[in-house]
Amino acid sequence: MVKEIKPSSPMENMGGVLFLSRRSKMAATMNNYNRMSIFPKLDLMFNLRKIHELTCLLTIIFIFSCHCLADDGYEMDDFLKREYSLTKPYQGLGSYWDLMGNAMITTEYVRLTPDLQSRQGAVWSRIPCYLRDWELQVHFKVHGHAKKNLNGDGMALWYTKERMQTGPVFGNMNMFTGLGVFVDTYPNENKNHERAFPYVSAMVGNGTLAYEHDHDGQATELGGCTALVRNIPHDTSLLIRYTRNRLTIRIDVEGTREWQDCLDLPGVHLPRGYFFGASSATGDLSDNHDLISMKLYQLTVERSPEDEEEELTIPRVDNFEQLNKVEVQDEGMSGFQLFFTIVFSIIGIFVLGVVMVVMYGRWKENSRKRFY
Ligand SMILES: [Ca+2]
Repeated sequence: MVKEIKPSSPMENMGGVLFLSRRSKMAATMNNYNRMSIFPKLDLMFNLRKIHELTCLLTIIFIFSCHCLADDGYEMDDFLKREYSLTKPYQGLGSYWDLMGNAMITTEYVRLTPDLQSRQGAVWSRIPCYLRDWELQVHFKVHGHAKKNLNGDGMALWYTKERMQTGPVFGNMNMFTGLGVFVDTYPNENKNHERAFPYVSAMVGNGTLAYEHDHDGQATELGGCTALVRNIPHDTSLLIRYTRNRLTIRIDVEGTREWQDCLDLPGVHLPRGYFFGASSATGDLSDNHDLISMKLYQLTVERSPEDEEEELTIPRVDNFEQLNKVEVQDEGMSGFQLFFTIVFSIIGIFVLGVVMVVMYGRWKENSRKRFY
């Protein structure tokens, strides 16, 4: 059975008392007004002022009923955007989404790849998203017949400039422009025993930055967490929130119906007008990668003038170099570099030897001439 996770509403956990007390105060004020209206001896001017004030009061009550102020300073409309969402039974999917590769739809899920080798599949939103602040909730299932660490490769969620491309990054192109969130189920980097897989990580690409599949994208990741999502009996979900240039990823993989923090990073700058998508790929190892739903909520955020910035054209992350703990440059010479260094050294020594022999020959000849 599919669990419906409610939109992550920070206001669910806070403000209830404040909200109720405000409402009860307003209700009491309204009662006072009602009691006053019983008295018949009030002149018309007073009544008009009273009606005006009552209208203001009702407006305030209406606003408080619609919006709840969240603890981290933004209001959330809980406003599901249907054109960017993918929900069962996927009727009318063709209006808003395109399938590609081996992806297929049933009434229960969109299967990005089946549990078979060398498959790629994806689903892409057809309409670019111009929302400034949003939250994407993804309900998915990764399962297969293989034993642990003999399965792969995982799936990715996208908010990118490009769409409907194929390539080596979980079925999508490399050098992408925008955000990629990866649910990597296979550890390609054998040297690394620090992290347990499956591993969730995020990357912001600028069109030239490459995701290194053989190293599980560690050199370019913004952060992440272990998420044991595979072959488990309960539901698994992932939340990506982007608001006021802050990227937050939370997961619910333990069946507790509570979001666990995975990544929280300020200074992430993503242009508007990109496309949402999900993709997956299998290689020698495989799994079923099933997307059950993607729900996009618009977030309403209070912005100060400092938050307003010029329209971006290239995605970027503040202090990106400092985020990367993996020193790609310090790996020493590769075999290729070593080979050429030795070859050029030998040629250099040979040329030097020839020059010295020639010079010695001339010197010897000159000194012989001097004797005669
Ligand atoms: Ca991997």
